[in-house]
Amino acid sequence: MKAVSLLPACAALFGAAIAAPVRLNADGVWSNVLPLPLSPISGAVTPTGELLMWSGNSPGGWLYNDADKQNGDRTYYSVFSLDTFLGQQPIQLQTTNTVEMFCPGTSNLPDGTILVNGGSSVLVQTDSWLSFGMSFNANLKFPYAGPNGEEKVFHAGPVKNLHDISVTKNMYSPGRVFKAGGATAYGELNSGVGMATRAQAYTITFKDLPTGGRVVVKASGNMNRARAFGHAVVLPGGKILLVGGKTNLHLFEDTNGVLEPEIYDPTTGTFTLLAPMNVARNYHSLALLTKYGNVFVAGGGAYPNSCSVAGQAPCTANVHFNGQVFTPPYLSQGQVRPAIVTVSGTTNAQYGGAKVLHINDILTVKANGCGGGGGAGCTYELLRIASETHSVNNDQLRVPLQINTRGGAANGDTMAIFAADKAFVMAGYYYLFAIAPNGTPSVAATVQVIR
Ligand SMILES: [Cu+2]
Repeated sequence: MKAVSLLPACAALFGAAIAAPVRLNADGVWSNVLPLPLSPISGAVTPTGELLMWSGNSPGGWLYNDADKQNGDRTYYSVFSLDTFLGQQPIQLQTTNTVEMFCPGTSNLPDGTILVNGGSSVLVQTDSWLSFGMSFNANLKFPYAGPNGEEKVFHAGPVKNLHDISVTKNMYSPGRVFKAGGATAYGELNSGVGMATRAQAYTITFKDLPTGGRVVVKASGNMNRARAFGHAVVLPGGKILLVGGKTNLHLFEDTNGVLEPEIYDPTTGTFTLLAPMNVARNYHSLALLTKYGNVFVAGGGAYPNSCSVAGQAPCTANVHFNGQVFTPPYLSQGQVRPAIVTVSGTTNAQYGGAKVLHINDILTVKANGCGGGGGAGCTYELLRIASETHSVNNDQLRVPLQINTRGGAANGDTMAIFAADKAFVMAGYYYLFAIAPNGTPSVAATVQVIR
């Protein structure tokens, strides 16, 4: 049921213009469950901060019978802003008749294009889809630069063995990977037999890389809820939101879904349960950080030959043509956000508003409202704009910036990427957040890092 009267409250929570939310909750706040024209199986944030979502050759997922595909391969998708979604403005359902992109591996490339290498392989440019041949890939890989500047990839799952390849889940800080939960295998489809899932979390630290060091894997406590098919989203400030998944792994079902997200604090190693969402988000769901510092959580379901239209046969309640937005505790208690006023540097012409930052450059940022929590000024972080399918997000990376000088709102603070972190900082588009001393983030500006 939609509580339309609450929408202005939601807009207040998520929009930049209105400062204070109406509903307050120390455990975070969920928006209403709002409709989407498709059940998003994959999603990506574009360099302009819009949300690109797609399913397969049906808005509900995947038709595999040749008779159903008589119109040829295609993919259903939508591009929309978070404001459009929360304001329930029309979101257009679009199709591309090139190929089908159901269940792909997806990466955000340095030039802002989004690489989809899946069942049918495609390179996405902002509003066009181009054929681009690559094979399916759903591993967790983290690129970094080797000692001579060569491009290397560290492979962190889903298998147990770790690999260092030359060529859950996220790099929450340069050289530090966090992974949590999972199961030994998928549960059987339609058999009623599920697989037990795990609560264990690990941190993986690159020690002395890229100069020929090693990788240190450390157990990092247990989540409050065992879960697989969940999502790990790195937040500005460095905490990690764990959302969705289920305690007993079984494809295409909501049964045993974990509705409570939890937040992991790497500084204390603790997990804290947060306000429950309204819809289970399991296999084929997604969760992405938005430029507002909140998290868009959507989809789930999409079994073989599932529905084309929400609510119509053979749709089931387990195919979710909707999403919900979570506002973490750092914004859900009436905090006043800092605001980035200007960012120095040249503006990328292709994606207006993005400032170009060479890996060795100094950035000057003027921000207001940095006094929250007492006079120390804001800290600043880059969080890489990312994409996700099957809970796999190769692009998440948080890069705290080193403050060089403090000029405050009038003259700006100057900052740079820490020298020790540069090997891990992939080229591409990043959110730039100013974070008040009390942990409240600004709305992000966009920065394109060039190596
Ligand atoms: Cu899939």
